[in-house]
Amino acid sequence: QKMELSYADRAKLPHIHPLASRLLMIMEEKQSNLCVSADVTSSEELLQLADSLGPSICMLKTHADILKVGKLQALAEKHNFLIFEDRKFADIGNTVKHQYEDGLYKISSWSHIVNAHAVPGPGVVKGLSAVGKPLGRGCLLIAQMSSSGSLATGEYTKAVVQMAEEHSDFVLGFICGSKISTRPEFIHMTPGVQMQTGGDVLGQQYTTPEDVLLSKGSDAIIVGRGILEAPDRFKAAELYRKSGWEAYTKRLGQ
Ligand code: BMP
Repeated sequence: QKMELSYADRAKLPHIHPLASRLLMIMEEKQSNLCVSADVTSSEELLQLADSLGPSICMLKTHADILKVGKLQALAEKHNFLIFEDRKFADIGNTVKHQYEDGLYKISSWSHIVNAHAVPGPGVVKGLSAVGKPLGRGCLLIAQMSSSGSLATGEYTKAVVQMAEEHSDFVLGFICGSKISTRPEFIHMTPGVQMQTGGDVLGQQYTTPEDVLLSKGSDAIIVGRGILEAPDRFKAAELYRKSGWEAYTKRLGQ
């Protein structure tokens, strides 16, 4: 039987992306594999969320248009979490390069991690990497999606994994539904998570933290409405954190 490496063990792997290593250490230290998806519509609310849920999370997923960047960076330092801008880059290398570095939001200057669709081919990663790598940033490739009828399956998913392997100096993992790469350096992050299975009216499909981390072998859960629509967001975040951590420790066989 193969030994499952802990987050801390993986953080020390010789060829790991420095940011992946940092994330795994945060996960271990805070006993949290919870990324909160901060899908709120005002910057004040976002900052409040980052401050109150900060201690429970390893990462905060944002949408740049509702951000007060300086203040968010300070909160990320204070509570030791990473910022993941869910920009889903999906254009030719030269275009994404400018979208990442310039534009209204200058995403590369404040977001530790961004994500990209692999649809355009490796140029999208090369373009982002040209900007992000010198800054010590990292990228998650979208290999699968949680929405029903997603086209990111089968051979496409396999091609994304290969693209990641060929650019592992910048790509540190995946957005995916289950473990799709055996390389322990890659971080698998899964959205579409709630305490109850089900979905929304626009095609989102939910699985539970236990299912994602234990059965599917992913590394971290991304939770939006499961927390944002709870009567007490802090309590809900702690519930997800504990549930995620329990499932992870079960997987390690502790
Ligand atoms: P919620 O937990 O409220 O369904 O939110 C999920 C979040 O994750 C949303 O911000 C959505 O854009 C994002 N997401 C997803 O749900 N599925 C994917 O495959 C990729 C995503 O980025």
